[in-house]
Amino acid sequence: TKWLNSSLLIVATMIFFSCKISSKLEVKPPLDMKQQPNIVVIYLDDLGYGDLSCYGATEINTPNIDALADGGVRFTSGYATSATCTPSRYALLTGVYPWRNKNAKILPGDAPLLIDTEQQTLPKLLSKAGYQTAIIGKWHLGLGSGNVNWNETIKPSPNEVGFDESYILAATQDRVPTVYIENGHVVGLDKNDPIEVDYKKNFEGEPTAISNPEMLTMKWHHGHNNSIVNGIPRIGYMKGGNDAKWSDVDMADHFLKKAQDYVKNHKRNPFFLYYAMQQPHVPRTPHPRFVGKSGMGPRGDVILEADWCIGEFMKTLKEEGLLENTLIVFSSDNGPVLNDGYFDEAVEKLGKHDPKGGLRGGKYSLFEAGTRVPFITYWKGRITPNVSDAIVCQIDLLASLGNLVNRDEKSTDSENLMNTFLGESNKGRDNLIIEANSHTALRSGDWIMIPPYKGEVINKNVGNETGNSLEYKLYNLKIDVGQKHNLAKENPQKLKELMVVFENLKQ
Ligand code: NG6
Ligand code: CA
Repeated sequence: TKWLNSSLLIVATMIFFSCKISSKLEVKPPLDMKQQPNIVVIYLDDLGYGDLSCYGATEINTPNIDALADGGVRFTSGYATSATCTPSRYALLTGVYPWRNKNAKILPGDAPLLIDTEQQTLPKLLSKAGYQTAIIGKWHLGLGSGNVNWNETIKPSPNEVGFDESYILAATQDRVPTVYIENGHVVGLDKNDPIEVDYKKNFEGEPTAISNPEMLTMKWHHGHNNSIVNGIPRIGYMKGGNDAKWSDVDMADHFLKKAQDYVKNHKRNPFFLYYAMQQPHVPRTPHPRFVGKSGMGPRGDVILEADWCIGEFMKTLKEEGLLENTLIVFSSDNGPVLNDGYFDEAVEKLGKHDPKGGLRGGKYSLFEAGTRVPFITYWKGRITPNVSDAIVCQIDLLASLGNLVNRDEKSTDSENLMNTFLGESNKGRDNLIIEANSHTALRSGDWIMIPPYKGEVINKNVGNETGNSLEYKLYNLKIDVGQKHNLAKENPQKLKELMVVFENLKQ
């Protein structure tokens, strides 16, 4: 015991002195349960790097998101893993690169759950650290285990992969079923009017965009010519569930209210809220009070609507006294697209606005605009406002937030960048693999290397460059962020170096 006593004394002295040193350096003490901040991930759908005034847009004004950027860290090299929704969301929630899962592609509305219920997820991890967890908004990671019966409890759902509560749209706003699902139950379903969904064939006698074009209030450009809901033709066929169908123009207000209520009802203990907004994905259906407000047609109008929602949501955090105890992460699941299948004047009314913000490509593209997206962290009173050029990715939230709540997570793909997210370090990733249409490329330091891929060079319906070509491409993003000069031939050494790094990382 003598030995024990003296070692205790030594330890106590060390703690005493290290506390003194830390207070001098103003290192924050480790968080205990009471200090665990609420965590809110606000995730937009198809918002481009150049779509916000805080990212340089001059033709559109997004004051509420700008306020997050002005008071937080605005990342200039913040990435989604992928140039489409499902794989990006998979990486965000699991911390695993989506190209490791061959099914991580844009999913139809009746696809089975993509995340294994045994897999580690961000909400599970936070749940173990004592958090209450919820998703409100777009899911698009599949539901059930094949052949979902929409009229019974839908399982597995977000509730089986770590969310205590879920209030979701199953896939996308343009895919059936066009209903909200709360904790595995279709909201407002009349048992006498059961829902049926089919992605291959129509239900006899049900109107489609082809059979009944006179019913349409929005015209389809490519795809999107199956069932009609609220005058909008969708992807996939649906029958029944009339009372349960959502109102498109009220969707933003609806999710906002749910998010606000969630905060109000869960404020006593730490919560994790994944607020997955549907804008500016197609069909773009602004509430009438935003119609015409951007001068850019519905795509601009719904960006203004989303910005307004975020302002209202922030007001709620403030009113509830939670602003100084809440970390907000703001980002988008992939880059911008104008014509994604409907005639909605996104191209015609664009004017001088550049949703890509000077980058090349867009949604579906391996070029930068596919995956480099707005990325902001905000925590009032904790984060010192800053602009960071560190390479960060949504896949890193798992390890980073794990670290924040004192649950260090061993992960192959997710890196702990918590200090960088808090603006206390400018050290980002050395390497990142990005993905579009199951093709991958390597960002490494200032460089990006895109291997040769067969396939269309331009997504012809949409008009975005895919990044496919028969040659290796190598760009130095520091001097050529617009990816105009392929240096693969000029700099074979660098190319070789990156090819080796890439092969090793893809093991
Ligand atoms: C595409 C759709 C597009 C959009 C996208 C998913 C067609 C022709 N195009 O297949 O409109 O829904 O899938 O977007 O159907 S994402 O942001 O959810 O990945
Ligand atoms: Ca998307």
